[in-house]
Amino acid sequence: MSVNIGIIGLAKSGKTTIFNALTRGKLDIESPAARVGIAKVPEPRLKVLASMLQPKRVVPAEASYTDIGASIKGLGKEIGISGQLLNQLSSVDALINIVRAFTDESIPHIEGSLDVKRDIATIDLELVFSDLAIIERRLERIEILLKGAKPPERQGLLREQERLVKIKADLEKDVPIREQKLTSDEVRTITSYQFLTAKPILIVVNIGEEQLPQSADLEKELSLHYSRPKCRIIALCGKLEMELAQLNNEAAEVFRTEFGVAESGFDRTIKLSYELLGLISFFTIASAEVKAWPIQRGTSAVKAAGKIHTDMERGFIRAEVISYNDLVKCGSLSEARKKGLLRLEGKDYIVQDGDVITFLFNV
Ligand SMILES: Nc1nc2c(ncn2[C@@H]2O[C@H](COP(=O)(O)OP(=O)(O)OP(=O)(O)O)[C@@H](O)[C@H]2O)c(=O)[nH]1
Ligand SMILES: [Mg+2]
Repeated sequence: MSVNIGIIGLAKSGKTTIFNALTRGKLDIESPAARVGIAKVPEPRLKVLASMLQPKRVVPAEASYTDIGASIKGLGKEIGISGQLLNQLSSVDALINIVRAFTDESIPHIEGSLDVKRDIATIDLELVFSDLAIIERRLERIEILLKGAKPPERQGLLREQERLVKIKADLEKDVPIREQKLTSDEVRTITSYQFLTAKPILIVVNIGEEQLPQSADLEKELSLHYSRPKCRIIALCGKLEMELAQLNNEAAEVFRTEFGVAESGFDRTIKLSYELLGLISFFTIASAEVKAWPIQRGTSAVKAAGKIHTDMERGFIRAEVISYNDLVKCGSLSEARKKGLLRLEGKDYIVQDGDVITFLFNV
């Protein structure tokens, strides 16, 4: 299963525009419902491998993006974000907050004026409210459960209560869970709540075309404030990105150069959301197919095999591994084999970014 990233933001900030750019979709921007689209993860190394090995198929990794149609502003106030919306948000692995910076007289800003920092704070606060509402409900429930609980159960409830009270106190000081210092044990026990402020977040500042020349400076300035644990910020022009996404790569490149946009905003958004999630890529070359696979950094070879097929995990014998750089230097797997650069690794080998792997297994 690929990762799922939820696109949120204030009304008319450019969520659907950027969703379309990422998924090369043509969603009607007026459509209110949440929509899901797939983005192919840009991976330049895949291109190099393909030109070297001439496979029949090249399969990039995919990420799915959900355009959360409704604005989440205000929904968190008293009762927490409404049920269906909260379910949708809770299930994503990471969030992208689209913040409006483009000027357009014909599209009134819902707050009456442009203010990037205010809008970032507004969304942060909504997420905090939502988590606080969940914690308060759970704490009430724990109180009730404690009344009839037997000793072992009681202990578990008390521990949970203690943790939630601690997290709540920090949330009340506007510290999102992703910035709170929690032990890995604490993190494990709260995972099931799917707290919104625990999710990695990428802030995308949606600038107008006329601001493109200043985008690098703007990004640098904002990064000073917002580069925090599991939080990154970038500036891009959603409208331009959406238009470029409809073109073929060569044509898009020509326009990019014209606008002085060095790297595609589309590429950067996907790459950064990947990084925030702690994902790396490994590659497989088999049956005329070169394929990129996303995995969590720190994943063992046997678990990586399981991403491809459960049989491969169950019947795992060994992994034949070569780094991308070594393979490119050799020019082919057979040449690498001759040079002794293919390593045999066992179950517990930690897969590295760019590893090219052949799994040996029996079924
Ligand atoms: N000038 C300019 N207009 C933009 C840009 N990005 C989006 N827009 C326009 O802003 C309006 C809102 O964009 P959407 O993508 O629909 O924004 P949204 O956040 O999905 O809006 P809602 O779903 O209604 O909350 C549209 O008319 C877009 O064409 C941009 O970078 N520059
Ligand atoms: Mg929209």
